[in-house]
Amino acid sequence: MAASLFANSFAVCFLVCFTLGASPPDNPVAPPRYQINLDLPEEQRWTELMKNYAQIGPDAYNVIYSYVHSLPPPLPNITIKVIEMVAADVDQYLPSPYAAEMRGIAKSLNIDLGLIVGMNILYDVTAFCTSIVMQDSKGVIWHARNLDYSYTDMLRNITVQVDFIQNNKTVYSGVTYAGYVGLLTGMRPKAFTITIDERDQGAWWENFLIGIIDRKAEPIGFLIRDVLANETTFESAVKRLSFTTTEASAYFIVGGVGKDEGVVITKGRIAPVDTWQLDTANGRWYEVETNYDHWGPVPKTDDRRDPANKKMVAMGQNVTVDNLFDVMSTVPVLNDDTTYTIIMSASQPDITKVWIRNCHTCPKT
Ligand SMILES: *[C@@H]1O[C@H](CO)[C@@H](O)[C@H](O)[C@H]1NC(C)=O
Ligand SMILES: *[C@@H]1O[C@H](CO)[C@@H](O)[C@H](O)[C@H]1NC(C)=O
Ligand SMILES: *[C@@H]1O[C@H](CO)[C@@H](O)[C@H](O)[C@H]1NC(C)=O
Ligand SMILES: *[C@@H]1O[C@H](CO)[C@@H](O)[C@H](O)[C@H]1NC(C)=O
Ligand SMILES: CC(=O)N[C@H]1CO[C@H](CO)[C@@H](O)[C@@H]1O
Repeated sequence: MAASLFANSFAVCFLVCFTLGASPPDNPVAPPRYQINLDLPEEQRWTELMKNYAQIGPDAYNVIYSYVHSLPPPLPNITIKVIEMVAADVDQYLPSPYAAEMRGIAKSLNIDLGLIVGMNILYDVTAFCTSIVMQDSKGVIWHARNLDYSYTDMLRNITVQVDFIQNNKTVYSGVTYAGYVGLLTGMRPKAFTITIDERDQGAWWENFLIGIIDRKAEPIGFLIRDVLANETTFESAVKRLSFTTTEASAYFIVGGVGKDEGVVITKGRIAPVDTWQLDTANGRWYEVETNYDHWGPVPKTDDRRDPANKKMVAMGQNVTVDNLFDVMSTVPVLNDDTTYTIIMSASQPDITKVWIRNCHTCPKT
């Protein structure tokens, strides 16, 4: 009974969502938008924003607790030890400006720094997503993504769009969760856009923890923010993302401003395993990346790639915010775990649109 109910609502949603221009199966709303002033001392940058999220302490604790205890032993104990160790000496383990920003956040919320450190370490590596980069018929590069997480209800509530301002000018922007100082989605206007999709490589989690202790590698969300802050071209962004040691493997999806400037980097811990760039002359005007190597198959239990491909072909190079939103609202590209959708284009920073997603009738990934 339950199974057939599920199958029916799935079939209905599937049909509805495959009709171009259909209304989405949820009630998407824009998250709040904030400015982070980079001219302020690092510890004070998030204080204004955090005033609206004074309640996240217990939620952060619950998310960390349930995540940590969902890991197989001995990882729960190791993870807690690592978090405590890093929190006790955060400037030693985490680079500037992240350590000081986290200290400032913990202080403004009056909560244990360990909670903020734990949140920043755990959010980094646990996202399932769909990212699409493409070139439209006019040669403009676009970039869309759905970010899928567990613990979605809490995360939907703390999703924020952030513009990082210096001298009253936006240097870079992104979408993040209040209390998380890295970026998993971001744009440097007129230069490039970046998203990261998780690449699960067996024992990655242990290596990730060891990497933090070793200080050999940056958490991925910190690397992305560093690239947005410190690189100014598509080329240099791709190079730095490709060749910075990260303890977790990942997919970096990068969009630029020039012809064929769209790429999916399949990143091993030290170097890229594969770099897959748009090639419009040969018909490859878009690329879809979910959480599997693009040259291999996707598991039958989690095929978001084929539905996304189908919708992209149906849309064609007639890319608009509405058409792309429709692609990202296709079940199961949109699923029960999707926390937000973003559409961005580095050459047209003002078209950026973000929606919090809430599809409780959609299947789980
Ligand atoms: C984890 O820590 C708890 C409490 O400190 C302890 O009882 C348990 O035996 C530890 N588990 C492992 C697998 O080390
Ligand atoms: C999310 O926010 C709504 C409205 O403020 C609140 O009712 C709900 O309990 C929150 N959910 C979680 C999981 O924090
Ligand atoms: C900052 O920029 C805004 C919009 O670009 C402008 O209206 C405002 O006057 C500027 N403020 C300062 C202090 O330059
Ligand atoms: C592009 O898409 C829009 C919206 O779906 C549609 O109205 C328009 O006719 C399309 N243009 C072309 C050239 O296909
Ligand atoms: C996020 C960020 O600003 N990262 C770095 C960019 O480069 C400057 C100068 O090297 C660093 O101080 C920042 O930490």
